[in-house]
Amino acid sequence: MASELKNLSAFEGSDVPNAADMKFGIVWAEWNHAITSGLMKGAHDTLLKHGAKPENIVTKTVPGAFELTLGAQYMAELGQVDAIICIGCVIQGDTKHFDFICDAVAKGITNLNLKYNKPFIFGVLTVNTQEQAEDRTGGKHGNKGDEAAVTAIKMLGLKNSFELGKGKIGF
Ligand code: DLZ
Repeated sequence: MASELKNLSAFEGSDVPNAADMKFGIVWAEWNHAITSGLMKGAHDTLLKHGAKPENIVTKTVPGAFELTLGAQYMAELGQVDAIICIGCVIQGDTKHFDFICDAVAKGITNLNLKYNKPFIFGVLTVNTQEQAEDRTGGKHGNKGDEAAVTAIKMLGLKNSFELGKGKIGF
């Protein structure tokens, strides 16, 4: 079980709905590829671990984190996935790029959640150093790609619970 819910990588099956009937997209940024490929693999493996079928997971790349929003929207427009995991890694540099990219992608992904009424998961590292990124890609802080996948499954579980209730919230 995760330590104080700061790390979802270790969530075990009983905490997470079965994903066998769920369809996922993963849109991931090529910028900082060594990191984002590790996050993507973590997310993909975690979806499989929780029962998702390989044929129900589609992956696409975009150049950088800034493009995640539109890439995810292109995928959502096809209407074939239930949730989309957006993966990127923005590392602080000498200029203000960091702030603009982080702000844009956070707002963009938030808007997609509401526009499509589907989970779009913010699997984007926003870190000061390469070391911080590595710590979160299979290092001492787990793999945030795993956590993004668990979040996608849990949000679909939540959505499904409301749909099964058909107007009843469960009082
Ligand atoms: C330009 C840029 C910079 C400086 N840093 C990053 C980064 O750390 N992580 C990332 O994913 N992308 C970065 N980019 C690229 C932008 O996301 C975007 O691809 C370009 O500004 C073109 O729109």
